[in-house]
Amino acid sequence: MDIIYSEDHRLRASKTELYGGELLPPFECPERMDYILAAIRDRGLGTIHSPKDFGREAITAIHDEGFVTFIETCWQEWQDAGFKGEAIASAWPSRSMPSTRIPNFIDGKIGYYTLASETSISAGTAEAAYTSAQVALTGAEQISQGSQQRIFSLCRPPGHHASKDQYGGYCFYNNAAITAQYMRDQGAAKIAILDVDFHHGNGTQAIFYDRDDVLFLSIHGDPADAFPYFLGHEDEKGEGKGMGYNFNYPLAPKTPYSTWALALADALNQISTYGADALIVSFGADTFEYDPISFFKLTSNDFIDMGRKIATLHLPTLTVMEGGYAVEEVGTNTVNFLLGLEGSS
Ligand code: 7XA
Ligand code: ZN
Repeated sequence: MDIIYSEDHRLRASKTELYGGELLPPFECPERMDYILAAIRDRGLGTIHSPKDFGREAITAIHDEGFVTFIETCWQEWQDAGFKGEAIASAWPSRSMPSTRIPNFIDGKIGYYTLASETSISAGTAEAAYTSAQVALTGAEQISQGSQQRIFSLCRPPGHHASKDQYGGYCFYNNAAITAQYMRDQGAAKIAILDVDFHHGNGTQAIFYDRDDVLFLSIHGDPADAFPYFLGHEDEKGEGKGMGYNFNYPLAPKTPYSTWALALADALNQISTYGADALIVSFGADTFEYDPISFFKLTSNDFIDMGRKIATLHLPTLTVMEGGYAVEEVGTNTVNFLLGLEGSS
């Protein structure tokens, strides 16, 4: 399997995450990629390629122009304001003040464009997010051209929480959504996105919620107990033309693979019925039993079976990397999934 990867992810090296009332070193750290690369090499998964540049337009095909400009300029504006720490939101439009006016001052503007406050913006964030989207797009091009049946886009930072105009949950640009739009623009009639990260892909859901050309399915920690808390319920089915094209499988704390796999079986049936031309998998290894911020109980071997089951769809498949924070095992678990998907494990 070919792998797309860029060292530019290291530009995303923020020092702080707001967690439990403390500013801690982020769980979403560059070392994650080192463990994945090591496992790819150790187990001979495939050849690693650098991304091409599809331009900013491929990103604004999904994200608002103003949002992308904000991501590009936030860090400079934050420094110009004289703030000493990394850029982090502390106030945003809420139920009691649902404003759509964008403040001028960066401390307000950052609140407008964020959905959660754990994620800091710092030097290099915008550049790394841009390259992460290009990593995803380079994989998507290979799938669209039919030159490869399976590609792994080793994206960092991840993307699935980012909506068209909000970042958060360690995500800035929605890599899976950008690639789905790209594949549609290249002529695919129907795309399915299966999100198997522990967290609900709220951004991807929101982006395609009123569309029937992109089916979205997510298996995740029940939002009653897990981030992002306010989206990802079973009764969110889509709206307008998109009604019936959104499937959520929220699962309880301590869910083992035997239960998780029942949700996967239903999701795979829905994808088969839909008749997609290609599949995008938002893959997170944070369903692992020892993930520090998640609560499912999948073992390392379960990732092999997960890959094998998804492979039974026989669809051209682009896998984009999302989360996974048990750093020393993230490589094994990710490569186990990919080997299962490839049918060689
Ligand atoms: O898939 N999304 C993630 O892995 C990041 C979730 C961020 C959770 C932050 C909770 N304090
Ligand atoms: Zn996650």
